[in-house]
Amino acid sequence: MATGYLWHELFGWHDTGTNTGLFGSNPAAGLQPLQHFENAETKTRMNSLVGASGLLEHLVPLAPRPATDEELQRVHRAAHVQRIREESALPKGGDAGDGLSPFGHGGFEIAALAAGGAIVAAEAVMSGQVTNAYALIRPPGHHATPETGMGFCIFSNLAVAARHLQATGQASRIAVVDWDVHHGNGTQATFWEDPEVLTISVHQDNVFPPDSGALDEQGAGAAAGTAINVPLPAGSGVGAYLDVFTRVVVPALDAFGPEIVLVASGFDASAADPLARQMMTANGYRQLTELLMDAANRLCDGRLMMTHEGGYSPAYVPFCGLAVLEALSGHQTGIEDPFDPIFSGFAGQELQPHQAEVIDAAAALAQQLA
Ligand code: 6DK
Ligand code: ZN
Repeated sequence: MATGYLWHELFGWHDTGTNTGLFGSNPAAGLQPLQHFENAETKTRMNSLVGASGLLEHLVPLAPRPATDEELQRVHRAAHVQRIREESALPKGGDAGDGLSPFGHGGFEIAALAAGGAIVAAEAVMSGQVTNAYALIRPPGHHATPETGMGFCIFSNLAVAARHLQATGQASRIAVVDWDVHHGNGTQATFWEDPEVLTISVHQDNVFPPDSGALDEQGAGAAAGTAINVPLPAGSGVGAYLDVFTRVVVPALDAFGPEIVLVASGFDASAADPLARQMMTANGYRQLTELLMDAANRLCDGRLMMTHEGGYSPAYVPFCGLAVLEALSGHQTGIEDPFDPIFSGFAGQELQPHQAEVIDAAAALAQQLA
């Protein structure tokens, strides 16, 4: 039993800019500029904590390689890949597609390295080199659709890895669990008509993309029922998340029977996040990881691979990531979450009736898979 860990310095160099006019940076109005929310710091600090904690010595280092055009185009239109390549060659770079998602000169190479990192981590799990793996990659991927980037995402990293496993005969039945606080619309769109890929997104109701990720989005054609959405109300805490994983995610995985579980791991449902209003804690993410590991052990020899997505608190993301990596590797560092006494004590961490109503409806969808 070994855990793979993938990071590359270039992921810290993906440049989302300052003075972008986004998210309250408005120099024209005389406001002090801010970094874009999706800046390197949350991820570089998580990587630093993994090193400083000593956990790195208990992980198997994996090195990314760039995804090829052929690999990217298993998910994305050639025109999207080509546009990113061309804008990336410009002195000031470009935007992934929605004006919220700038990238700097050379951004194509970093985005291709992130998608290739997801491929490398997935292959390490399928080959048995490691039991599970965490790809700390950047830019994120789960909003990128076949046609375009959006929501800070350029290429759909996890989807590219899933398609790669299918195309190379390494796996055919794949389950995706997305716990980023935003809807995993890009992953869902990629597999909308593929009955071999189950996508489950647990997100805060109607945050981003706008009007996306409702309960009634369930997949089409032969894949009807293989997309599950759990749009939790704002204010949901650890109790709601544990209930979702116990009553929706794990039963759906059991019914579907995947050969590998892929997780889109954003830490923006944490109590410290500036872009959403949920109350997850590092220990909460640890428990979700343990539930997924139990299911993966039962269903597919423990095969589990996580790609990093969002999470915008540089203070807290590292502790959430460390807790997940401790669970994946079975090795405890003894480093305590300094925020746990505050966040765990918030009233409303327990499951609330209005949250249970949404989870009941999603649990009924998971039942229909069986
Ligand atoms: N909302 C992500 O964390 C990215 O999922 C989240 C992107 C949030 C953007 C917030 C925002 C708008 C904008 C315009 C109109 C309505 C709402 F992909 C990840 F990084 F993982 O600007
Ligand atoms: Zn997010």
